Amino acid sequence: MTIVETEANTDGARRYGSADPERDALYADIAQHHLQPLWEMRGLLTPTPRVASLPFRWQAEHLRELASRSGDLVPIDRGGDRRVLALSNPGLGGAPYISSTLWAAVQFLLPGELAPAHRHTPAALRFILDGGGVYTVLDGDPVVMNRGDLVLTPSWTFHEHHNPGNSSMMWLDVLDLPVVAALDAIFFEEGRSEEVDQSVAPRSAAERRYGQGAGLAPVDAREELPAHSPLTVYRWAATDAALSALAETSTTGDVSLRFRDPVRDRDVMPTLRCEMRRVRAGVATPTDRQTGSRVCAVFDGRGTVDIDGESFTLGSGDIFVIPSWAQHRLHAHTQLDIFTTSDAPVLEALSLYRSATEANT
Ligand code: GTQ
Ligand code: FE2
Repeated sequence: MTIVETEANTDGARRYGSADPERDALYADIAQHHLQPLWEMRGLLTPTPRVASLPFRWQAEHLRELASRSGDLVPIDRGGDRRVLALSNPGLGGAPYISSTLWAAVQFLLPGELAPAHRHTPAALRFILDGGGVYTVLDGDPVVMNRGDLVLTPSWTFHEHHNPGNSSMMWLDVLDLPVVAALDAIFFEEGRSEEVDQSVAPRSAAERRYGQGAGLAPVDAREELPAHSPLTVYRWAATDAALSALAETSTTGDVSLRFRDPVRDRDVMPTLRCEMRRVRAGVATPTDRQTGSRVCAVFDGRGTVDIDGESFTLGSGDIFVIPSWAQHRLHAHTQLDIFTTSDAPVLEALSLYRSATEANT
């Protein structure tokens, strides 16, 4: 496609050019009226997705060091609100997004610090790779976060993070922010932070109500259900026990669990799917691909991941991104536990989800 620089370009109109003077004049007038000729466009309807995001892996060591230095140098206050380093995909031209649809970041909170209350339409989740003791207040319900826990911050719920302990804490945040931004549906407002309560219960109200265990739900649940899972935290002890039990039954040594709404047949939030995978030492998984992007965090273990022909070593605390339709495969050197979140519920809701698996020889 040839684009000719003309005055039309200065007000944002794209001007197509032609070697034929009459056509070229037509294209100039077309641009003047903020129109564009489809017949000159290339790369609009591609046979398979044309994906800007690149496969990439961020190493734990660098994330920890840079987050901790930010802790030394950058205070948290209104305006800043969060000490957060966004993982920026090198294929997205400097956008603070890990993929075209997902925001991922590490957040760092020093002892005694408070990240003040607010809410926003993008939905968020936290996965705790290390440490613990920080609690998040979700619409008034304090939720303590510890290693391996998954904590939801659904769309439009107030949240604030407190660190009442003696050690700093870092965790992974993932938000559907680019999706909500693309839909021009971002709203944000500040809230009133609650007083620091040193006696936060080990179990949130949500857990006491909806986290009783597999197959058990309160009978009056239907009256009050929100658009997201009413269980807003999934504890590592339960996840680990379920993975171990599932692995005992597996012939492949590659098992995955999906985090689910405990009372309805759905993902934890309307836009985000969460899964935990355990691959036995020595196992290489089949090669998979699917539409939609994935953020993966190595909870424990060592191995490698191949994504569209590129190989990355993996260690505990590393975070990597699998762009839409990229082929990916894991090799576990030790037992490998990997947390994954994706935009799959969005693609499924729109009938755009596709997947393919190739067994390896
Ligand atoms: O913890 O509230 O990584 O609002 C990005 C935006 C975290 C949060 C992020 C946020 C938060
Ligand atoms: Fe937030």
